[in-house]
Amino acid sequence: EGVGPQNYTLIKLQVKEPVPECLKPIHEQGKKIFLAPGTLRPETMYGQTNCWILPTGQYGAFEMGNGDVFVCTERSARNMAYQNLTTGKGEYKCLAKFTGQDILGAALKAPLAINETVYVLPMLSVDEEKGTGVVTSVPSDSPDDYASLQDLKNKAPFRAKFGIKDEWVLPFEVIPIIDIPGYSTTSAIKACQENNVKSQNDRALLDKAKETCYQKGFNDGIMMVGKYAGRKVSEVKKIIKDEMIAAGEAVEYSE
Ligand code: A2H
Repeated sequence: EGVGPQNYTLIKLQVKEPVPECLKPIHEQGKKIFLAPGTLRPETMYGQTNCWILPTGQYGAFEMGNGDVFVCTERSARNMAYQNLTTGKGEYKCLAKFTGQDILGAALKAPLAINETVYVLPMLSVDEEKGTGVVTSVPSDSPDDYASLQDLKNKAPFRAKFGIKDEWVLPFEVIPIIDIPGYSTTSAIKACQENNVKSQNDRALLDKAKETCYQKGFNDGIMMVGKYAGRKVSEVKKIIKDEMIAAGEAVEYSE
């Protein structure tokens, strides 16, 4: 938002078996398929509990230059074509088109995540015109993610409406990954409580909570897990991002 480019890290969440129907032909060709959420907080990937898509959103599976297949919006694939990510400059090959609904419940392997498997779930505030239209969920440090996960956990009719199985949601607890001394080890829960956030629809309250978490997380946060436990977020954020990129688990993307 605002002026100037936004630089995201796209995290590669690999689709596991059983692969959704709409991705099967691609999977059967032996290609690796990834959901590719854009994040500004690569250091939080330890705490991933699920991955958000917009159920009514239009998505595609796009071939990258190295043979990987990314699930994202066509708009973002077009941008990737000018960032040396696809098969050629200005060129992006679409292998399948589908809506978000078609991939709900897909099982994913997420880099750095303490959870071995995370599932694709619906979030109604996903913006198709931002990033890749895919968002990885870290409810410990993102108020939007926390409020949306709570909505799914607390509202059985909401799960039923989208055909969400209990086992994709209920076993997933918020994982403390960043300590903000004097504030919380789960800043999103604290900020949602302070701002009286009741659901994912409380847009203005969520924006205040989000700002608090983002500022405090960067300025005061201390990693509690992983290789850099005990180090300041501000010191290790870029290192963690660069290591994921070097390991082939993430790429840079801007818009
Ligand atoms: B962030 P900005 Cl832990 N629709 O990643 C809605 N939200 C989107 C999106 C889209 N199309 N694409 C990305 N995002 C989210 C982690 C995180 C994020 C944490 C804390 C705060 C936070 C885990 N979710 O963002 O509008 C993604 O969520 C708070 C700013 O481009 C991405 O980073 O500034 C962030 O919004 C990008 O927001």
